[in-house]
Amino acid sequence: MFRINWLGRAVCAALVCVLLVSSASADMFQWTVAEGGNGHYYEFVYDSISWYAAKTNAEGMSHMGVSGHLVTITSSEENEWVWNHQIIGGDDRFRAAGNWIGAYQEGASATAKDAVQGFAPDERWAWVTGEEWEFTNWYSGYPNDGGFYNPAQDVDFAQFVCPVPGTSQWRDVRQSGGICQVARGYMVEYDIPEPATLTLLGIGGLLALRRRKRG
Ligand SMILES: [Ca+2]
Ligand SMILES: [Ca+2]
Repeated sequence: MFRINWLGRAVCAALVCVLLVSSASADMFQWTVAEGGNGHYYEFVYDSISWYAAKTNAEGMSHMGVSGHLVTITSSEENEWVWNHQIIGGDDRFRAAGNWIGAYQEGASATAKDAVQGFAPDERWAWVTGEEWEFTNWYSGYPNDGGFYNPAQDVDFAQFVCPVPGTSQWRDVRQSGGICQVARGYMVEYDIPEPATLTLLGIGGLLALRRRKRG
């Protein structure tokens, strides 16, 4: 049986496995550092489910050993990149479907209707990862807690605006229910470091191991 020593395993973990796994994935897009991105991977899922269900599904998915999460959009560049990669099998007709993003109002609940009551529609927004809430891209008039038509206090989740086609801006909606309020899909983001970073981590690990072996 083929065996690799600790050095081989470490190198594999740092480089070879990355290449093997990434080449086997379909509809997986990397926003590379070379093109000005963060090196993360993104995967669009077409599934008409609630925000909470999408969040749970995303966190149950993994790529290259890293768990996913509903996409966090922290710059206009990432917003456009994500918008343009809502693609399955080369088909980009999923863009205007009102897809979920990983934004919610802190205190929101899957069951309690008035969970965020008492706060303005634009207060207490957060990303599922805890990344800083700084960049926003609300569609004109949003967030509005449902506005005139639906003054419900459970309008605490964000999606790409729907049904306005071709708009990469966001609006706040309920986690489920209502025409166009349930998204038709969601983007999963995997915070995987660039291979260059992995290489450095791998080298650091090798040096640490070597020091420990000698010590
Ligand atoms: Ca992100
Ligand atoms: Ca709200």
